[in-house]
Amino acid sequence: MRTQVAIIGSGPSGLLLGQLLTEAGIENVILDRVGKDYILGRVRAGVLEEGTVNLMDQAKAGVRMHAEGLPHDGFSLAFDGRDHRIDLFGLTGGKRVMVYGQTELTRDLMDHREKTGALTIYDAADVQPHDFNGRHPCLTYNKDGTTHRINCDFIAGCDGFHGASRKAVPESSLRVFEKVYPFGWLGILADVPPVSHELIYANHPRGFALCSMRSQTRSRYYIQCPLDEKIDNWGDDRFWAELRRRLPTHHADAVITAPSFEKSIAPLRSFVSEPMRFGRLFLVGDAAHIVPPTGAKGLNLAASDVHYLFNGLIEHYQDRSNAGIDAYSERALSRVWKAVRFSWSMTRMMHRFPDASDFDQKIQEAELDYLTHSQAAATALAENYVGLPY
Ligand code: FAS
Ligand code: PHB
Repeated sequence: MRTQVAIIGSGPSGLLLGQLLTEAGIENVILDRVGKDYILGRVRAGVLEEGTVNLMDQAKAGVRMHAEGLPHDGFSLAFDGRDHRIDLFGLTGGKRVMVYGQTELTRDLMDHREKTGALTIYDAADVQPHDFNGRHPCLTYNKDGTTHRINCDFIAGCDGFHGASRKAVPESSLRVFEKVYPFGWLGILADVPPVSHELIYANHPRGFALCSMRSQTRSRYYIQCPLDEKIDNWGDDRFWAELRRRLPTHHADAVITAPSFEKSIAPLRSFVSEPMRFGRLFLVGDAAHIVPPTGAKGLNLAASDVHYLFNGLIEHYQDRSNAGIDAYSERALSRVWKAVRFSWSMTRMMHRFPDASDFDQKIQEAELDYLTHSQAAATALAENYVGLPY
């Protein structure tokens, strides 16, 4: 088989890139090592920046997102038993975010891709990129007992943190930056109305908590937990009681509970692998970088990577110019590092670190105090949260 762009990974990065290319008439094939249902069974992000919303529209997959997504003009920081609202819309001159689950975004892209007839090969084992520094890049994979080969012009490694694409690059060609946080997030999904119409990020002596949602009838809650925590230790009753302890009383009393239907623990890390381009192989999204979800940036960074790569490929095929693909890594990393900084700062400000000194605690309190009394500080947080320009 031959295609123009071979994409490894049918997550948000791969699907968004694949559909943008399809809309532009550039042939592409997506391969994933698992099936659709497995991908759709993963519960992840919940907040979309306007840039991500616009890319979904550009990919012609945004209809349900606009119908069912929840535009949000702000969110609250809760600490010392009180709330402080960050007015995203007012502080950023009219920008907002869209609350719409990554699972639904992925489903919309999959459904639209099927309608366009673009090819996705699921359950493709041992996908491997080859000759991406040479003139004949290709992918090989195993399926139904046969090894297959896809010749292509370019390879997009959209295969996440544990994927094959970054691993195909010699370690000597990579520079890796990493910070592992001493805690994780225990998250649940339950079909109950959200405790508030906007998100609440809570800093409490017992640990961080986040009140989010997927719709007016489905809530997503998280609490900070130790890295070695076990899901089996957390029945629903224990989770709800701990969540309530970490919220101001007026919110705790308003929490509506019901049996959860999803419960998972996510470790938190900051990770960046540089550069993001190796000849005709491009690393995209989680394949190149990971952020703690405190800033709601992971999925949105994947989207901006796709924006830069897609426009570079358009220039290559339509204008016979390689300027865009040559600039991809530098452009993407510039935005990545600003989001890594923001996600780190939000994580440092909102969580209780096991090894925090009294001094560290006072700095955290001063950061929150500064944020709630300075328009400049709140504006800086707001412009990062809604998403810095592409
Ligand atoms: P993904 O990991 O989503 O997709 C990669 C795809 O590649 C997968 O379908 C995988 O099956 C496939 N793949 C992997 N290896 C392969 C191989 N060798 N061959 C073929 N296919 C292969 N972000 C937020 O903004 N907010 C959150 O709350 C949030 N929570 C998260 C919770 C968890 C547990 C995790 C892991 C991430 C979370 N994220 C969150 C970040 C997440 O949303 C990612 O940023 C987003 O999934 C990135 O999308 P992709 O780059 O497409 O990678
Ligand atoms: C979510 O709804 O899953 C979510 C929202 C905001 C975050 C992280 C996760 O910062």
